[in-house]
Order: sequence, then C-alpha cells, then structure tokens
Amino acid sequence: MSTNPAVPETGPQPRPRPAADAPDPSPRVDLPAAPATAAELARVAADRATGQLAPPAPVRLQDVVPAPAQVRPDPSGDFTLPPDAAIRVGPAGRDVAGQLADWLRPATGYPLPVTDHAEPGPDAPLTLTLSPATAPPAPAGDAPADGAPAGDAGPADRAALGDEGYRLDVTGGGVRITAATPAGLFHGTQTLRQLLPAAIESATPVAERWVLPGGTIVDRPRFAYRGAMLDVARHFFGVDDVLRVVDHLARYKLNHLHLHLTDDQGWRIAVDSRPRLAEVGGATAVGGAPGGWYTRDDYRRIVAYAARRHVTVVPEIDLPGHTNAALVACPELAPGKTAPPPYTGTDVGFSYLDPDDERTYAFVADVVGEVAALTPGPWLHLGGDEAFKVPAESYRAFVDRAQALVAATGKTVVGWHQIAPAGHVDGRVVQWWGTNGDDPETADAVRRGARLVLSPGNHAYLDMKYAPDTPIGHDWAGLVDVRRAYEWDPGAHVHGVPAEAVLGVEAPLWTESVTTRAEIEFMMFPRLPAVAELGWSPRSTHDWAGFRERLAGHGPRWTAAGITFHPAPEIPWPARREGSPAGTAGRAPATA
Ligand code: TNX
Repeated sequence: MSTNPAVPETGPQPRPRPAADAPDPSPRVDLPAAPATAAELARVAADRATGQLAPPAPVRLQDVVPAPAQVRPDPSGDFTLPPDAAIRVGPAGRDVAGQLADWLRPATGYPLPVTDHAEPGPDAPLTLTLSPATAPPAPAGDAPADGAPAGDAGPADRAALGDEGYRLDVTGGGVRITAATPAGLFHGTQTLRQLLPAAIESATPVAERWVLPGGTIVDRPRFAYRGAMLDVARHFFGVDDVLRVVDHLARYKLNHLHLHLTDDQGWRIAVDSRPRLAEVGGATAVGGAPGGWYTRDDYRRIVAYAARRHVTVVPEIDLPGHTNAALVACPELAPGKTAPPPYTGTDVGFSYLDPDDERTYAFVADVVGEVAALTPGPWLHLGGDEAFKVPAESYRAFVDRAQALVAATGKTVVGWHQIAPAGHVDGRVVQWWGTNGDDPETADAVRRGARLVLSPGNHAYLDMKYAPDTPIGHDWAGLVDVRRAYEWDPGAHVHGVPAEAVLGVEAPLWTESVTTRAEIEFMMFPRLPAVAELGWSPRSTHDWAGFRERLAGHGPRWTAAGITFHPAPEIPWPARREGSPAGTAGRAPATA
C-alpha cells in the first residue's frame, strides 16, 4: 500500500508503544496465523470470532455501549418478554416502534404488534412515550449531572433529556421508554435491544428467555455531532453497503454519516448539469477495481434510510485538491486545460482545480448547488485537504469563494482543518485530523468562530491498522488498536480549543485498501463503538477497564448479526463453551 499523505503540518509520527499497564494481549484461544490476502479476511475473521465466543452471561443494565449517563439497576425488576407482547406508542413515535418490532421479530418469532396509546386495550409491556413539549435545546459540551441517581420520570427529568436523550425503565411489569423527540426514543430502543440476550441479533427464531435486566437508565449525549465517514471514492460501495453502515452507526447512537463522494480515483454522485462527472469521472477506482456512482435516486434513498434512523448524511465534495477524476471529466478546469489520465493509484496531493479560472467557480456553484438541493441535512463538506500544489494565498482565496458558494445554498460549511486559515463564515465547522493536538491555525479559526469536529488520525482513523499484521489499512498515523481508539478526550484534545467549541467526533474510514463490506466491518468493529462512546458518554464514565469488559459482550451480538469484526486481543471476548454456537445462549436455534 503506497499511500502516504505525508502530513506536512505535523511531520512523521512515532509508532505508539503499548502502554505499560496494557492488559495481557495474549488471546484466550490459539488463533490461526494472519490471513495472507485481504480476500481471506472475512472468512478468517468470522472463523476466529466464532471460535472465540461463548454464550454470553445475562446482560446487565450497566453493560450498554456507549455508556449511559445514569444507570440504576434493580435486580428485582427483571422483565421477561412474553410471546404476546405488544408495543404501545403514540402517532409521532410509531415509526420508531415499527423499527423496534422489526429488530425483535426475527429472533423471538413473536408477532409484536404496534398499537396506539389511544386505542383501548390492556397495558402493553413495551411502551414508548413522547413528550415533545418538554424538549430543551441540544446540549453543547459535557452533559450535566452524570452519575446522579435516576428518580421518577417527572417533567423535570424529561426536560433534562434534550434533543436526543431518553429514559428507560424496566420493571416486572414491562419496559417504558420516554423521550422528548423521536430521535431520543430511537436511541432508547437501541439501548433496549442491547439489554436483550445476544441471540436477539439472530435472523431466525431462537429458543431463548428474552429477559431484560430491571432498573432505570437516564441518558443523553455529551456531543451533538457523532459520526463516521465512509470513503466511497477510492473504492465504490453500492447503496446496500452504505445502508448497512448506517445501521452500524445507529446501533451505537452515532448520528452523522459523512460520505466522501469525490476524489482522484472516482466521482461518485450524479450532477445533472455536468453528467460527465459521474459517467466519465465515476468509471474508475483504486487498482482498476470497478467504478460506480450514485444516481440522484440512489443518494435520496441513502439519505431517507439514514433519516429514519436519525442519522444525518454529510456529503463531501473534495476541493480544490483530490480532483483528478473531475479533471478527467472536465479538462477545462485543469491548470493546463488538458485532461490528465485517469488515476487508480493511492498517492495524494497532486491534482487541483485551476484557482485562476472563473469556470472553476461556476463548476463549484453548480455542484454544491445540486448536492445541497438533494441533501436535507444542514451540512456540506467541501474537503480542502492536501492541495499541496496550490500556493497558500491562492488556496485561501479559493476556500473563501467556495465557502461563500456553500453558504449561498443555505448549508453550513464543513472542511478538513486545512481550511482553517480562510475567513470565517457563519457556523463553519473545521474537521481536525492531525496527530499531535497542537495546531495554532485550527485554534485560531476556533477563536474566530469555527466549531470543531475531532478525527485525530492516530485515534479515530478507522483505516489505520490495528497491529503490524493487520492485512489491510495504513500506518502513517501509527497503529490504532481498540485502546488507542478509546483513550483520548475530544473535549480537551487540541491545544487552545475549549470543550464548548467542540461539536463532536467522527471516525473516518478511507478505503484505498478496503474493498468489500466485510473489510469495512473488520476495520469498523470494534473501534467504531469506542469512538461512539467518546461522542455520547459523559467523561465521568470513561474507563478503559470497564469499556473492554462491556465491549466483550458485543462480540456474540456481532456474530449473531453476521457482522465481521477484528477479534482484538485486548478485549476479553467470552471463551466459547464446548458445543455451544456463539450468540444462541447455548441452545440450538429453533427452525423458522
Ligand atoms: C489522508 S485525512 C487523507 C486521505 C487519505 C488518508 C489515508 C485527509 C483529509 N486526507 O486522502 O485517504 O489520509 O489515511
């Protein structure tokens, strides 16, 4: 893999050494040697996972990932889901209830009808309640009052839930989720799902007692922006793969999917005013892999699917660098006015739009105008990274104009932190991907009004290898094992940037070496939940020892759900009991 973005601002970073107090890294079972090729990855990872995992212990209320703000277990309140359970909900929460039923039906085999609060009938054991009138504005920075005991679900509690919070009560009589918004209800249902035995992830009915641990959780996020990025430009991933990634985000209460739609190797979104961008620029990918692009309807489908799961799509059109595919399609934008050859390698920093040609700005206006019109979310990411060949003055002038064109569409500008020196526009968000936390230009942009999304390369980059023998991925920012993905604080990471200026976190997955759905999952799991916890959970819950124990219980869930993951040696995955298939609590799956 030849990619080395060189990171000129920070210089080469030393490889991290394992911390002295790191747990014993030796796995509990003998693992086969690392796979020789990326193509073997999925099969080997699945075999390893299945070989390692045991039927899980009953779930405890405090096992949820990301860690909830407040947890009060009540062992006398355990609840077993009966086969005739119904889900009761008001009209505004009905879509969330329908999704909950869809998750629970396959493994339980129960019908789980969704009924209206207003309809007569006995109390349903699963109740979702919305009280929108009590919703205060979204929090910025740390959530207050973590660790406090959970009291009654009175109006004051509901007011504290915010835009995305929820309260979940499990008693002998049933489960009630209360929230001020459908997003809060949705996050609460994801918690409910995690409180059921791992076999709930099975696609076919399983003989199981569907017990939930008793008690109360009151929960809300630390940061408003919690995301992951998928690079669909280096390798193209079809709509179904992207939808599956949305599901992964939603499980862990991440609420933004950043799509890196354009790069040197491919242009992945149809632009009606310039059809050659997708038709010509979308034909290629790294290493001669098949190209592809999203039609407007494909993109709308992704956006709608994500919206239903309370995930906002953030489209990125990377400018003015990373534009070789655009230049192949539109040679008039190239500095020399001739089309470059298509690029299928993995170097960066060589291509750029001609900043001195007015046609460049007409192009930017057309593209961001169309992408903005297709995108319901508030953000538009204009890239800005690694335009090494554009002199600093021209670069800054280009970004100023591009930011204004984005603002004119009504969207809020997001850009990689190289855009920091450009002028401030209202609401501007800078995405920091450095590796040493020391970046005066970014701190200055924040002083001038920018907010920060943190994606430190040496902690949050999902394309970094876990270990030297990880068969795919990079190591220019060091190795990122699960502990490294978890052990940092987004609120105090960049010098001179106060926690109040931090909008949130994002874990980017660049795909120079990632070619399949299984490989996406292998790089995401288990690091995605680590970053999700940094974005959601109050800092006071941060605890590596506890996190690795909680995370371990998710291995059987992923196995039951068919999700490929890296069986990281620093996680104490449950050891497999002889003859017990993972994820089925020791019982053979019943037939459908
Ligand atoms: C740097 S991070 C890049 C990408 C590469 C990535 C590989 C950033 C804004 N630019 O173009 O794909 O490194 O890790």
